Amino acid sequence: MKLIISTILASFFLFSSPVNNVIKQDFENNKGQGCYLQLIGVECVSQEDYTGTDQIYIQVDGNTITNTFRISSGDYTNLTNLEPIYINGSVTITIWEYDWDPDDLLLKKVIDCSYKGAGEKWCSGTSDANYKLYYKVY
Ligand SMILES: [Ca+2]
Ligand SMILES: [Ca+2]
Repeated sequence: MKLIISTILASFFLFSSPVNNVIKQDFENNKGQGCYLQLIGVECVSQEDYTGTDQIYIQVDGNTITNTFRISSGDYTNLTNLEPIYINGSVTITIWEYDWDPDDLLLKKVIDCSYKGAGEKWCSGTSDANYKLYYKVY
C-alpha cells in the first residue's frame, strides 16, 4: 500500500508542474511586427548657446513632434506626454537647437525594435553641448 501511495505521489509531482512552466511566452510581436518608442525625457547637461537658454525641438524622421521649448544647463524636461511612436524598421530621432543662423544638431539617434523590452535607456549627443535623451522601446 505504501508503495502505491508513493508511486501516486511521485507521478503527481512528475506530471504536475508550476503554471509558469506550462504557459509559454508570447513571441508574437518580437519579429517583424514593429514596436513602440516612448520618449521619456530630455536632460540638458550643458547647453549649446553661450548666452540665454537653449531653445530645442525634437524631430522623428525629419518631422517635428514638439514645440520649441527653452532648456538650460542642469534642466530636465519630461516628454512622457508625447504619443508613443510606432516603429516599423527604425526611426531617427534628432534634437535641434534653434538659432537665427542654421539650427544646431544636438543629438541624433537611430532606434529600432532591437531595443524592445530593454527598459528605460538613454543616449547622448555628440555636439559641443551635452544632451541626454531618455526613452524606452516596447
Ligand atoms: Ca545655438
Ligand atoms: Ca539658440
